[in-house]
Amino acid sequence: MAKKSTATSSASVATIHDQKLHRGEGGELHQRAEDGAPVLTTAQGGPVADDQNTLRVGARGPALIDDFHFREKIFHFDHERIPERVVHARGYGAHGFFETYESLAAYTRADLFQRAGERTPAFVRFSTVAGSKGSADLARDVRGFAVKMYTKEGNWDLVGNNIPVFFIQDAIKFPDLIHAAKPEPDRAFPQAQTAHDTFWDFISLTPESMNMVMWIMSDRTIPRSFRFMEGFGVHTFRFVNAKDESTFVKFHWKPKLGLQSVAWNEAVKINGADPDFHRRDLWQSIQSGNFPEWELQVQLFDQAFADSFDFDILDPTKIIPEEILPPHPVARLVLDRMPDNFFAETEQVAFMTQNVPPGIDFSNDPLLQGRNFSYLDTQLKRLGGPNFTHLPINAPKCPFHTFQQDGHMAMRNPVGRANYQPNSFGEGPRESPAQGYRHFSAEEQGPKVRLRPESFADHYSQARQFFISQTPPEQSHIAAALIFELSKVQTPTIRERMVSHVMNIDEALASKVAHGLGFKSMPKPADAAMPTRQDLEPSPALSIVERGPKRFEGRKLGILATDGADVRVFTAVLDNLTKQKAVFEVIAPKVAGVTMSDGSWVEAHQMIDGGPSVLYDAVALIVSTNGVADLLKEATARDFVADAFTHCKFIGYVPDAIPLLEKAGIAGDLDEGTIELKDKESVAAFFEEVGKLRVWAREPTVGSFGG
Ligand code: HDE
Repeated sequence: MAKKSTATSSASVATIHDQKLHRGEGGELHQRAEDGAPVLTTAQGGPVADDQNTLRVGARGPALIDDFHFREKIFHFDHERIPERVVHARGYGAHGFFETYESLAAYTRADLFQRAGERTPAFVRFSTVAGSKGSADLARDVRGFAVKMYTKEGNWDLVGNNIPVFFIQDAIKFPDLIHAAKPEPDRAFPQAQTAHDTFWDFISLTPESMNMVMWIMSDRTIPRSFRFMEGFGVHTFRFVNAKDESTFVKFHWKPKLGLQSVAWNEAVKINGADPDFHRRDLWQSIQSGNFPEWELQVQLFDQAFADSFDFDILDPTKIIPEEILPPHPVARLVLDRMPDNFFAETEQVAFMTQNVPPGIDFSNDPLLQGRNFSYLDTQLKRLGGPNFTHLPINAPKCPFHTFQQDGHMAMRNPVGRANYQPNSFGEGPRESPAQGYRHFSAEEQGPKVRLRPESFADHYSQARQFFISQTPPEQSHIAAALIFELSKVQTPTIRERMVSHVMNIDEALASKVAHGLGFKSMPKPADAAMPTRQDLEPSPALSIVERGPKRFEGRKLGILATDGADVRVFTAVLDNLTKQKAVFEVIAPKVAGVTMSDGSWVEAHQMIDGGPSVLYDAVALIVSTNGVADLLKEATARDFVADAFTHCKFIGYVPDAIPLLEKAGIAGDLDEGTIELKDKESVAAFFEEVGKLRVWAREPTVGSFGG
């Protein structure tokens, strides 16, 4: 028996049936539904009558091949995915501008550096390296910091990382490094983690990675936000001026709000509570008008400095300490607009190290040279054809004229008859020796060899320098991170080999790690091509804590509130937050909100389960006697306080919150970071302190929270 068809789509179909057709100004047919919304069409522009049901023989019969709308819709959906980036798959981008402080004409003829105040549109994509597109933001990983500047002389892509050194010295090792770091091929795990055998196997067999190992085991790989991390061009580049004189240059991005990282114990919890923590942070800050800003600083040096420096300036596993060669601020980068569409912009943006305008050139860094070769290939694969430069996010914003034509998805071809040059039709663009890109004519001569320079052979001295430049809590995090990562390595010889390298870096660190891993005896130090230098001075610029903000600006306070909470304290807290240009979220037993002591209503942002304290830089407990009695029954309320304390955060609390401090087991351990909030003065005192972000002195008393 035939069943009656259901009228699931009657409302929408009726609306579309009633549509009116209008002729637009240009004479084209504009179709509008009653409610003013544009009419749904196929990709061919044909209006669609029913988007709820496929075309069938009878209500319960087979589907018909006539249904071109269904066919097109599903076909397009089936092809929505493009290959994810082989590295840096998970990323998040934003638009902004780059503004030059002063003319750098003495060093470079690049147009964007000629005039003070010159603004150049920019797009930035931040990323993790190892994880897939859907991995969590707080993986322990290097962060990509790729900047595309749409200059008047073509795009300049500064494709950097948040760490100024790299694992390897030669691009030919890159596939090995990445294979080793990615999920193991037979089992396809672990995702977005270096804590596994193959990674540490490769690393422990690659002594040149030791400086980078110190950096990745530090809190640099678990940044609090993209907004609070540095960026580095890594390689030595060249500036070239109008007289064709070259100056070596290293590029550094310095966040205006200072550096900040989370703790490893926080990172693992953040990944569960909000895997999009970094994305959300950037989104929220830009959408609320708090535009993140970095300063571009450059280290400039000549050949004489390069010759006299302790290490080879072409070696990408080395830095030039800022204390030896201070960087100069030359410009700022402000991110002030989110993309309209993630895929069209952030996913399809194609960065290429070889995109440089006249006046910026390459050094012979073998990693940079290899990258210049790689990035074009990868875009072809990922974006499917040579015309990826036609996509708006990749196209230059200055006029451009080529004789390139055709190919997949050609959006524009040269016009006219002559698509070549020279031609005698007087058509098309011509090269310009005066304005065009001139490569710096460095003298190069030598035999064809596969040889690593001896000047690249010191693998441990700068690793040691990095370690001794850290504050005690940061050093202990490096030790804890090494212990954690190596504890996930199942092959004991790999663990031992790794510790044998650490012995060449710092013996005390090595024995701490060996102890943490339960070694019965210390391994022999790894064979080193060169002995570790003990004379390199610590560089305070390498410490995150030393580069901390000392203020709460741009940070987020988590306010745990209940019905009956003291409105005077709450208002004073909000006043101080506004003064400090910081933000907050209210966390309450119910997400709707709370009734304050004066009967006023405050909306909550999170219920307790959804807003653990790991999501905030500091917390305030503004609760009432009745409210706290209810909170004592919530395990998450106890964790909120206990975690904030363990993570060395500042905790402001009203006297009524004391039972909750007791429940969290910290009432007997209150210190200078736990501050009572009673009135305006005590709230102000809390905000005097909170800019320090962490009470590091507490860490030894709560026990290590991991590196
Ligand atoms: Fe990359 N890298 N890389 N890399 N890299 C890519 O290009 C490569 C290296 C960096 O947000 C790929 O478009 C080689 C150093 C960032 O879209 C690929 C070598 C640094 C991004 C590629 C390196 C980076 C990439 C993959 C060794 C820091 C993301 C997708 C010689 C200075 C850009 C893509 C974005 C992306 C190759 C080493 C930074 C395969 C061969 C060193 C930030 O072309």
